[in-house]
Amino acid sequence: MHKKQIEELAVRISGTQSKPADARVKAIVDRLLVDIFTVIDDFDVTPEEFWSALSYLTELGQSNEYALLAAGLGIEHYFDIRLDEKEAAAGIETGGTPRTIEGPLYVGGAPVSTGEARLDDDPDVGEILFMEGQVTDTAGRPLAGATVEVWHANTKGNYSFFDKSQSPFNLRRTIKTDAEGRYRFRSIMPSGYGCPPTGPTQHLLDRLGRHGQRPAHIHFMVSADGYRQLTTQINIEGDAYLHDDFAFATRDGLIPAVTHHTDPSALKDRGVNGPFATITFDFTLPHAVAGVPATLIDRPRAQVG
Ligand code: MBD
Ligand code: FE
Repeated sequence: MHKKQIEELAVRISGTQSKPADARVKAIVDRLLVDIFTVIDDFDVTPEEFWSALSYLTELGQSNEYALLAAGLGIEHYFDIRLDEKEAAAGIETGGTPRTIEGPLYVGGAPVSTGEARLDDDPDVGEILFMEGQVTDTAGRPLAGATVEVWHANTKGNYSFFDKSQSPFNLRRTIKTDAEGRYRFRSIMPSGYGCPPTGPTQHLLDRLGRHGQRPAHIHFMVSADGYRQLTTQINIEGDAYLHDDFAFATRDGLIPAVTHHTDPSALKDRGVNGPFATITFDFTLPHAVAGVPATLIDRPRAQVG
């Protein structure tokens, strides 16, 4: 089919308007139609392929994996790059901690504490982890009372709430920074996440010749009044997938050193009876500026309590 015929058909379809439209939705859907027709034409997509794609999307929704696929196709990362660009164009202070994707597994309503928290409610076999740091502005001034939300997977790479075998908020907490802007927590070292092996996201990744693995990582949302909210993650160095993340979320500046401690006296000092790891990581927030797109994305999220 000629491009002109495709456009004529798309115009005819979009022209069947008899009442006021949402101009933005209409413009985007009209454009998508042309793009879909063009893809069908360029690749001579068969009706069988088309209807199987629709069934795929139905299954993707029924499995609640749309957001997982968006991460896996790099679309969520693409929005990060766009926001970085918009911030640079708006002259936002440089030197802030790099953002990276939220992913589909955040849950709101985690227990709140000040200064410190213990994240692991459930018994697990993981190495004990102590992580701490300071939240500051770009001049290094500590931000007391900042909010540090943290969530991560267990040693099987599974997240509480989505994995009903875990306690409701296992490995999820909200920590308010102390008077010096510091947070600290005890937890367990997470393992990397892998897409559900029989789910629709992994099925498509298989067809694309791709794996669906993430390196071990810990998610954060950091916010303080008057500063730009930060959504980010740290990655655990040494992980085989560190620079081969199926969700493209690893970024420079987000791979802190991990120190492993096995010395009996170190264990005694920490009051633990097994080896532990320590990570120090500071979060730096630029000042908020009016008129720049928000960093905290308004999207559907699980909220408990
Ligand atoms: C995760 O844990 C995650 O962080 C992302 C982005 C996608 C799937 C699982
Ligand atoms: Fe994750």
